[in-house]
Amino acid sequence: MYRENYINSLRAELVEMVADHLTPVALRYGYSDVPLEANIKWRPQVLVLGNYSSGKSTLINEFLGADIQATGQAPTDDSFTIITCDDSASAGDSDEVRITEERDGKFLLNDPEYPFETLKKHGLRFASHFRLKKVNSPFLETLTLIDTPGMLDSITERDRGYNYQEVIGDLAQMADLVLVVFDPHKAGTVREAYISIRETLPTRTFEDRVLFVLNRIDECTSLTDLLRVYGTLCWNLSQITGRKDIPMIHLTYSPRATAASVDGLDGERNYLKNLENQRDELKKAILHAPRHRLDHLATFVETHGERLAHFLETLISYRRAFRMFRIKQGLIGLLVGVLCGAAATFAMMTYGISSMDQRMLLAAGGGVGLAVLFFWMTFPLKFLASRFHRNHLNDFDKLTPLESQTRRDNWQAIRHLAYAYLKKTAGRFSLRGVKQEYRAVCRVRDKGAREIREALNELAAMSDDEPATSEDSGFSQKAPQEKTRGQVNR
Ligand SMILES: Nc1nc2c(ncn2[C@@H]2O[C@H](COP(=O)(O)OP(=O)(O)O)[C@@H](O)[C@H]2O)c(=O)[nH]1
Ligand SMILES: [Mg+2]
Repeated sequence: MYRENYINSLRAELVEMVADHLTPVALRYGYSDVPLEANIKWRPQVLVLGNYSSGKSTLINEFLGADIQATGQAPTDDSFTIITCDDSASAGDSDEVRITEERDGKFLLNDPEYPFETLKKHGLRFASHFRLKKVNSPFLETLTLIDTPGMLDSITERDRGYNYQEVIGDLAQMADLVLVVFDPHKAGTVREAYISIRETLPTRTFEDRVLFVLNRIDECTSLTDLLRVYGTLCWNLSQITGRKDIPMIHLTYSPRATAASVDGLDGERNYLKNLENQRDELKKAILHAPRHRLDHLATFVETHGERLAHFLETLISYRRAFRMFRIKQGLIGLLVGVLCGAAATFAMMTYGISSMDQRMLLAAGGGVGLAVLFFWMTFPLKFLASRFHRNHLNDFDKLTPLESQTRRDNWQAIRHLAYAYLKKTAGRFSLRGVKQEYRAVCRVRDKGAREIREALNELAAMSDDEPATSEDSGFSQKAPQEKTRGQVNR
């Protein structure tokens, strides 16, 4: 409990930091359309993916302890359902687990209380396949489940009316844990599952946030059959991921859907008894999701902090190069002015205006020099400045050193933004303002992520009942418990 409070308070600190320092920059430069903290301020999320009829919804019902999601052999439910707990007091009125409130996609995508505004871009068809169910199950106290339409072989993305893999990618990015569920009949052979595992998930989440589940194992006719299915799944996964090591696969089934209870199983299938504990293991792993949250947040702050810093650094480096260019051109103008002035004086002396006294001659020469300098600073310099701007846009990658893979990855993510901003402003913006923003972003990136990782180490050493003090984290002046009091997971 102390641990949960501690995690919540750290999270609140971080959300505040992001809201105060990263979000204003992200919104101003078009890095994000919605406040960055929208993704992290809500409760931890567990995304459940998998083939159609692999038993995702049944498994979710099993965990919740009631038939909340519709289930069936055919592709029954083609919606993304956010299943979360009801914070309102009335939800606790009855012990029976039930849906206390339902909302449609339009509501969910437009309410800033939820972190799903970014999904609006997937269009109306998606909105009509997106919904929220509030359920008063104790399982949802610390996390939210997201049930998804089953992955299919036959339907192309266009038929769905929205880009399924993109939606999965966005949800996976927010999720603290992704469950990929298979069943013995189609162990790892479904096309959309294949694409998700091979292309979508690796770029949008981290390996340690993905759990593979072989569900419906009660349908294997014998232990040998199960081993064959397991082997097939392992082989398919290694083909998909290109990895030699086999990830951990949880073996489970839902007694809710099983015809025979474990006690009544015939001799061929009594191996299931030995696998009973696997479901609890899986449940434990899911309930651990909130603990990945801090890690997730540290990565979130680091990634966005690094990208925004890289973006601002590019603007600064452009302006520095421009300043050098201006100084150089100013000096050239001065030199040309002096030369022209000297040449004019010399010409006046040589060609007849000898009646002028020396002072007048020098003044006239100086006047010519100044006129040339003034002229230089207007038209030619403007022309050269726009050429400088054009050249830098054409050779854009030279503006920033890309010595490491991380910098190259970050550059990939923000290059188009920096380009668009420089083009739009024609390079005219306040260098001072950008420098201030850069310093603030760097502070959050370094301080936020470092301190949260330190707190994580302390958490790892802390037993569940041990109180955490504010000095423990060094993260805040406010004591975590004090801050947590009025605070819900949101
Ligand atoms: N025997 C057995 N049937 C299951 C199990 N899990 C789900 N089912 C059945 O498989 C069908 C599809 O389940 P559902 O949860 O709707 O799959 P989803 O499409 O992945 O959500 C339903 O008819 C369930 O009753 C299981 O563990 N064992
Ligand atoms: Mg389902």
